[in-house]
Amino acid sequence: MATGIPGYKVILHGDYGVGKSSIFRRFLNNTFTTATGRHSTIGLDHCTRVFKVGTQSVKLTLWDTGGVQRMSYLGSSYYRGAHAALLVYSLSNKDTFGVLSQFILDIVMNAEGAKIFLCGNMADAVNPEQESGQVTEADLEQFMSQCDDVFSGVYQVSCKDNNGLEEMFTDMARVLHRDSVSRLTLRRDLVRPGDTETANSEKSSCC
Ligand SMILES: Nc1nc2c(ncn2[C@@H]2O[C@H](COP(=O)(O)OP(=O)(O)OP(=O)(O)O)[C@@H](O)[C@H]2O)c(=O)[nH]1
Ligand SMILES: [Mg+2]
Repeated sequence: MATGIPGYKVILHGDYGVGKSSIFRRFLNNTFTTATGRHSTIGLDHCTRVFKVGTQSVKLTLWDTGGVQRMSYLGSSYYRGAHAALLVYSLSNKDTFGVLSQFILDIVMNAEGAKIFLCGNMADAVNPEQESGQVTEADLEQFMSQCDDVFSGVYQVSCKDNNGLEEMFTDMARVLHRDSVSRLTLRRDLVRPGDTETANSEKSSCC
């Protein structure tokens, strides 16, 4: 299916229980599983969907696995060939936000060149009355000021309410495709001087 369509591998990353598999299920078949039916992810799963970026079709393949496995024997295979990582934390659990820099380091070390997209999930569970334990706008602002250009996109979603997810996937497809097209154009431009060289060497061999 969909041969010839540019495709990008995106791996889910982030602390346990932040909703990585819930994002995966929204991506796969737009469903949501509540706490009672929830199991920590075991094994690897992936799914491909096609998005429209202007008139161009773009494939995103999303990969999900449980935290324990990701850190142990799966090793580099999960990361191999990843164009991007979707780094997830829970807006209602500050601890999952506090460990983001470890995950960024993990991505940078294992998935070289992968773009990082940041996703705050569980927006529905944030209680504006209560400040402690949740991720505030001030926390985010401070973190972003330290992170500079680390993230290619920053989103807030709710898997439960199905809020912001399709917009996030479409935006990731757009950014990944745009950057890959720019890289191709740059490569083509860089090849041009070589073309002259070829022309010159042809000329010299003929003289
Ligand atoms: N309220 C609320 N709960 C959510 C949301 N997304 C996920 N959950 C719940 O959070 C729990 C953990 O979700 P998972 O998707 O299993 O988390 P995970 O990151 O895949 O967890 P591991 O596989 O253990 O790393 C489940 O009980 C979900 O129902 C959300 O947007 N809002
Ligand atoms: Mg999971």
